[in-house]
Amino acid sequence: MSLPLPLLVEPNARPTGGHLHHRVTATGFLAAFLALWAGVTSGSAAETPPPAAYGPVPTERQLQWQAMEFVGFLHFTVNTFTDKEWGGGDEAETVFNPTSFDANQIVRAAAEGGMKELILTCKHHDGFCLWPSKFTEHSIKHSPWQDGHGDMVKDISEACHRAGLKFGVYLSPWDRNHKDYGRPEYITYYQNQLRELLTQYGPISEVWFDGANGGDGFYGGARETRKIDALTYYQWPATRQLVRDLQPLACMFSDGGPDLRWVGNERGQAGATCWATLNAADFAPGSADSRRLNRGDRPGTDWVPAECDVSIRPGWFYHAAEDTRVKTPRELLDLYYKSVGRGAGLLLNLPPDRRGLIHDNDARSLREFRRLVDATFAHDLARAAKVTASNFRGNAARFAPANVTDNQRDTYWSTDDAATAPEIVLDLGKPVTFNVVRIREYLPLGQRIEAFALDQWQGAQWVEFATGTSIGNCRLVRGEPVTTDKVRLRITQAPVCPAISEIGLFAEKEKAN
Ligand code: FUL
Ligand code: CA
Repeated sequence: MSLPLPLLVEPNARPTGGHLHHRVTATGFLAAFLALWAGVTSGSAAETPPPAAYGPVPTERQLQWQAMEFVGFLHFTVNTFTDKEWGGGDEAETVFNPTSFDANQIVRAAAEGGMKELILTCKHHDGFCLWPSKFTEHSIKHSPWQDGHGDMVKDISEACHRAGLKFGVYLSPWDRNHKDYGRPEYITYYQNQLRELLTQYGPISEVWFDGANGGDGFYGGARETRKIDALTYYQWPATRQLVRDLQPLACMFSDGGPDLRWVGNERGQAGATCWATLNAADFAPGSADSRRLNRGDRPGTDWVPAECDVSIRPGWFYHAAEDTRVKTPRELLDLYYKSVGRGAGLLLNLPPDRRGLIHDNDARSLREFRRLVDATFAHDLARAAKVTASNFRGNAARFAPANVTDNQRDTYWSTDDAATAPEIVLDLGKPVTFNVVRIREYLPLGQRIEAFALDQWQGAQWVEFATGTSIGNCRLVRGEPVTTDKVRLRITQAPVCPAISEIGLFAEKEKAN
């Protein structure tokens, strides 16, 4: 490499010392200038490679899931009609009889709430199937609904796809109806059912493996307690392979992954520190260490982000007695900040009622929640900021500070490898009032930042107004209003240089009720 070029690859070694200057010839200088200019405008990828990924990184299917952020659950089965949370497995198929089921109404309620996907309990622990499975008689084909000719999995999946939502399936491993539950034959049955769901209903974006198992059940009339070893009984490696083979883009959820992990509670809250990484080999469905799942493992061996499942009501299934206990828009908003805002995904349950519709109380609360989210995030107060940083990688445009305000997830600011504690300043040009800061890391390079601080410029000095840990897909720092014309983000702890794709400033204008 000729003399001037190191200027491009090592911006830290700026020729401030006289002797480097003296050795640069006029033509060398011109060449350097042109190369620098080309580098800044084109990104000079050849001269300045991106940073090496740190630790585990997301797969394509996980990146697609992370982009959704907010998805929905539909818990619907015989329990809706028996007023239970866990059906015993001995319910008559005839109890399942929604009077005015409308898949479009259900999907519309979800879409209006901003959900990007719906996951249907195709079979809950009671074993009753919402589709006419060839492998059991315990299904809607013996229910009065549509004279036994209906297929709710078909109706919901088609309504989702029509409305541009993705569709996922929940198939309970624990089955309190099936006579073979606890024996090897049941695993064949389970896989046969999964094959039906993965081949008959178009693209499946998520497969939800519930770890719950209470032991006792109907089990074909045996009415006994059957304990299984959650680690070995279900033959997870073979079942997972089936999903990979039939729906390669589907993310599999279970307590420990492989693609998405349980967040360790059913309150919808990720840890204040929440890594997308996990030592996944330590976990199997049903063997959860909920405190570890809540925050993840750092640095972790696998990329397994947390999905926060929570119901809009106290129960997972519809109970008329809970019509007045629907979470308020403010409560939903708080959950959003504690899940999506901590790098996780929010999976909110909307239980269809006995009519087969989303109750108006639920739909209304969800709609108002969405209005509040949109009112805040529609206007990014940092969009026009002038952005500078203490360092940017190779002085190349593709790593420039301004990449954090271009509203593109796939462009990012990064620094030279040695600059692991850099700072970036958003100059807003005039005083701006905000109370939410949104930071996103560029996920294909892994979760890189461990801790950060935010400062506001006050007259003659910087004043810190927030600190935080773990960023990942999305970190929402929400606090009291700050009015300033300059905001600074400092990376205070990181094993490698950062890769930050977005920084935004937002104002919550109204108080939700
Ligand atoms: C739990 C189940 O036992 C609940 O009924 C519900 O399906 C929830 C999402 O997972 O483990
Ligand atoms: Ca960007």
